[in-house]
Amino acid sequence: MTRKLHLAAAQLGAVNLSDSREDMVARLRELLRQAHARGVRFVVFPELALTTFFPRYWFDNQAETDARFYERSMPSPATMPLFDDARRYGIGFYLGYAELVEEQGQLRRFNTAILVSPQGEIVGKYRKVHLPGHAEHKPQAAFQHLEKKYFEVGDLGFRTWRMQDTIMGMLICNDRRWPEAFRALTLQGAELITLGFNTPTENLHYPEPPALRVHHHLIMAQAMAFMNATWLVETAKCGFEDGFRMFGHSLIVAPSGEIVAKTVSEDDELISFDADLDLAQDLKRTMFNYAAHRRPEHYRILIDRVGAQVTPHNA
Ligand code: CDV
Repeated sequence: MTRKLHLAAAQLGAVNLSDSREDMVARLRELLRQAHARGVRFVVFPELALTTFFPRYWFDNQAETDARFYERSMPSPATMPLFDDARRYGIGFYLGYAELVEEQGQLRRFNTAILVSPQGEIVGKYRKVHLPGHAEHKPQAAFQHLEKKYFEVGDLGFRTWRMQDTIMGMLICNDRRWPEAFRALTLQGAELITLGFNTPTENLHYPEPPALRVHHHLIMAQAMAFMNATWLVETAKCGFEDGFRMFGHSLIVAPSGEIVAKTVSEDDELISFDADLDLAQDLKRTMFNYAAHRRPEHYRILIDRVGAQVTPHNA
């Protein structure tokens, strides 16, 4: 019998500074309702799905920022209705949010995603490892990208979980640019990788046509899915957030590298696909049979070296 899982990407349009948690949870619940009506069983929501993409702003007062943008508990009274709906519908989901925890008297902040089972239980947690941007204020820039100020590098590593008859892994946004992250998950058997993102249409650091940014997003998704023999769902938060644009193009990619569903708007939009999970297994047994074909004795440099060093052997 084939293993099928009806997957969805639940894209969010703009979330403005004035939008409350309650507003956001209502929008997420509406997308979950649509997913249920379509027979979807697993939904991927975006990165930082409960707030605007606040790392674009410099805020001096960290205590106010903590109170405004971070979650101290999950679920919370505000987010509980989403968990209740998921349990009622029997839908599992991925949700990204800003996490604030106190550990050994220290406040710690992470860009986090959780995996919630169709029974409404949190099964897994991932804290974003690849934090882009900068920590210092750049007053001359059109906007900030302060993930290095507002978050610590995730401390949970790359992990997978068995859920809904498959092996799932989670990544967040910038992780999709790093092949190592996908390999770490598929070396643990992942056959479904889930990822939420917020990607500004404009490149903060150097001029780049918006179409080229989308091109990179698409080729990365297709290549990572194929080269790691995995289903991949990537979900955007997009549109003009208080005038700052982020692109959509949420997608579902098959292990063959084919895009099987993609959003067309920069608004709240649900796309779905009834995925045959065994397609991933077929490729894992053949072309990407790691045990038969990988050569880790030649990969030492991948963990020993961080930055590139020019080390030619003809000297
Ligand atoms: N939220 C992100 O991680 N955004 C980055 C941008 C800054 C390049 C991304 O990789 O899409």
